[in-house]
Amino acid sequence: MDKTEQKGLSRRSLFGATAGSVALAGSLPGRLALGIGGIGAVTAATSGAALAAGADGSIAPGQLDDYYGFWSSGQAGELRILGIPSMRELMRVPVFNRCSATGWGQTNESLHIHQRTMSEKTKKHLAANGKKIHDNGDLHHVHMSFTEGKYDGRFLFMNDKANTRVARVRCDVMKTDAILEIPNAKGIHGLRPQKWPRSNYVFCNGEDEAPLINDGSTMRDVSTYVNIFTAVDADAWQVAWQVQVSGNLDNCDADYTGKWAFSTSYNSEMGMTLAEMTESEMDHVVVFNIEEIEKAIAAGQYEEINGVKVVDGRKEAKSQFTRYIPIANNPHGCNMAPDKKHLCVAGKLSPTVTVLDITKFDAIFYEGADLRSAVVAEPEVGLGPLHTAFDGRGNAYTSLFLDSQVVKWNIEDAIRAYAGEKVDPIKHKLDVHYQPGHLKTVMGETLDATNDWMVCLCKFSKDRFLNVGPLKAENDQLIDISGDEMKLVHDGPTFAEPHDAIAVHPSIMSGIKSVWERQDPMWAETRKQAEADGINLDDWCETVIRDGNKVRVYMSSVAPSFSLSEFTVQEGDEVTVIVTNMDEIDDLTHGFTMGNHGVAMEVGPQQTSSVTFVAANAGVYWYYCQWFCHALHMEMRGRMFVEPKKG
Ligand code: K7E
Ligand code: CUA
Ligand code: CA
Repeated sequence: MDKTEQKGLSRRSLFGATAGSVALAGSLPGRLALGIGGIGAVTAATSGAALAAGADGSIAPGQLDDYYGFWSSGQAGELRILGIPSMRELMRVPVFNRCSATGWGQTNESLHIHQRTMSEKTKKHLAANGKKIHDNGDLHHVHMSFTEGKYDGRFLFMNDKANTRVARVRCDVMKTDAILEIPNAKGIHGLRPQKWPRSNYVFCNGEDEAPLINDGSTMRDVSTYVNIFTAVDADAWQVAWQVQVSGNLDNCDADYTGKWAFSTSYNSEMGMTLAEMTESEMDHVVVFNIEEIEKAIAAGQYEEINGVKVVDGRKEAKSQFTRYIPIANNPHGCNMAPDKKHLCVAGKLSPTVTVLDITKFDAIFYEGADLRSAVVAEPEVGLGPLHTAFDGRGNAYTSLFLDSQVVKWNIEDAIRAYAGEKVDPIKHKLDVHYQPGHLKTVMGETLDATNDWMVCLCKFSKDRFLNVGPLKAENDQLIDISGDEMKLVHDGPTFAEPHDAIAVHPSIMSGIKSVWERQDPMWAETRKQAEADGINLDDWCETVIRDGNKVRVYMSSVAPSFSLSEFTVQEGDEVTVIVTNMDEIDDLTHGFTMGNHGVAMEVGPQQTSSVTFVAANAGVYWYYCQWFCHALHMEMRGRMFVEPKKG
């Protein structure tokens, strides 16, 4: 099966849009012979080849993958880009983590993005611990921005459960461009962009309960604990509004009309221990009425708490903002089907998936309505159902954590069975290895759901790979879903801990760049400082500016040298090094590492990056380019002289 043809795109046009220049390692002699400028013209030798992936998902050397895969990384805090179906890891994008290679979390540009929305309270926490930013995160869910129910290639959005943040990654350069600390909520877990009419909001679930005024005065009084659902304005990157809810919030999704958002809750009990959290027979899924919430916000019917507009959607408030549909105890996944109609809530402790018809949601907002009247199916699928993915043929695929299986079932058949017809909705069960969490079909969370591949993110790999010690890889498995039966085709070891992934067709990623634009907002602050110093960053720079005990060192780079081969500062100076990479060629990234100072950063083609450190001890220190850029890359270095303090 040619997977690109069904999208109405030829393999050829695909390559035309995405083929990059040849990899650096293989091109070095050529680069030397041609001079650097010649290399950009050489494109991958694969252009025009009409090869699809092998039946086992393999991609031949030099061939491009059929899809981009965007992977979360859990407690590693970064975003990863994999090729599907080869499962080759293509890139890592630091988001909430500190990155040694790129300087993310250390460059002034990244610190600015980290600190822009940081609360005073967080600044105090950090300062008390000798830090400027959190250097960890727990990134579970990554989703792309939508326009009319389809991915639009603008942004990727993701959560940080560890430090209650959300982040946005720009799809043109694949860099984090905004981080937001969410006030009032605790532990952002489920995250989903609005699907219709476009992603005006990113919906964020607060998982952990705490007093709204969390100052220690009522911390042992659970009756003062609340949970918060947040809508982030995806363009302005600030909180639009919040809803106070009953019970905690786990996973969420949004529908294809823009009217509803939904969140599962595993702790409607408001329990503080495992026993308490699993006590009830039923928990619930919360249905949020976006229109009603927006109306109240516009009419000023909200409370302002910590600078955010909050409405009360708790059960006891009996508002029109929310409804709580009872679901068997401790549900988890919450997935809207591409049929625009059915929401699938995975049972976790219950062996069922509850199917809700969202066209029946208006009715449950009438007083006295039967809240379960929107349930149209509840197939028994197996033990430990966690998440559900969809194809374009009306089938659902649910991960079974305890059974270590994926179950394929048909939504319409499940509805008929629930109505009493004699039909088995279960179509196939496949063993996976082992204990799967999320699973995703290609674009299955959009109206473009395809029928070719599914990735299943298994939490354990046990015996599947060579033993690497007590800490084992996880196992992201590739499954062919094109036939009646699912077929396991590939094992993909991954490091901690991808929770979720999406797959995106390259045609959606046509805005991706290979070279930065000089006026990029990423270094706007740095540009402002340069202007104040009388420096034009677009020109060749080799200037050292002293401003009290602050020293700003402006330099340019062109392979294989920095414009400054030395500069001098005084012991105790606060030194800022600003490097602009003047090279304009694909894949020609330089770096700047200051020896023995714990300082390193990436400087991509046409990018400006800056980093600030204190030169604490007198002596000579070499700086060098840490990104292999040229045959004379080793020679791309210089000296910082730190003069002893006088007197
Ligand atoms: Cu791991 Cu999406 Cu955080 Cu389920 S969640 S597995
Ligand atoms: Cu520049 Cu290595
Ligand atoms: Ca529960």
